[in-house]
Amino acid sequence: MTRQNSHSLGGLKIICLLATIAIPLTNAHFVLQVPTSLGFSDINESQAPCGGFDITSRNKVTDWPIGGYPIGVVSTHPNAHWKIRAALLENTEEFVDLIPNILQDGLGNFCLTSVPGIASWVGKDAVLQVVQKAVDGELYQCAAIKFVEGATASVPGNCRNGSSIVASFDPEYTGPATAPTGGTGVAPTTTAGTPISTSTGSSTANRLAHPPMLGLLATVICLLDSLLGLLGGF
Ligand SMILES: [Cu+2]
Repeated sequence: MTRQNSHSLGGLKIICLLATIAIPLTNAHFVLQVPTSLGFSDINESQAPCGGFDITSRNKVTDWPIGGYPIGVVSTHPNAHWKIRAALLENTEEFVDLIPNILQDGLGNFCLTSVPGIASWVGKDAVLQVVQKAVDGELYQCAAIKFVEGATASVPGNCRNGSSIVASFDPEYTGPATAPTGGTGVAPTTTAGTPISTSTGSSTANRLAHPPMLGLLATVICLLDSLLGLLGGF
């Protein structure tokens, strides 16, 4: 009896440990890793245009070759709709799509290896805006950038795709941006230069799940466990 109790308690302890690890991660919504963002705030990420950060901040400016620069994010939402846009610092009211919107399934690391710049903006201060539309509504992250002449930049190691990531350009996109063709291009990729499968391989369960809910569920289980532990003491 005692042995069995301690055994099941061990299992719950693991769940509690996982919950503790999962909660800060799943609360993160999504984090822009490449290029360097203006900053990340979990609480303010839903605030346009830059998730609570000053759009005019120029602490770390990334030179963005017209040929393309990588965008890497970590997403804790199982599926999302992405907008990749830029605005001139002198006109931050007007964002321009760099590529058509993207539909993405799967959790974790997501990398666009080469998003082209705007040639007519070379040398001007600009701001990249990455918008994720998922279960929590629209979320925003920005980066200070400057478009420069040149071919596509190399892809850093932290811009990569998780094994479950599936992405494609939104077939219902009606905006001005066109999907680049040929070369390394911009097509969502699994590894540098390899176009990602456009098949919809993700399960329905995956689409419906929201990790913060799982984290919450685990927390409730932990609280119940503590409560039962106290009652069991009587
Ligand atoms: Cu979220």
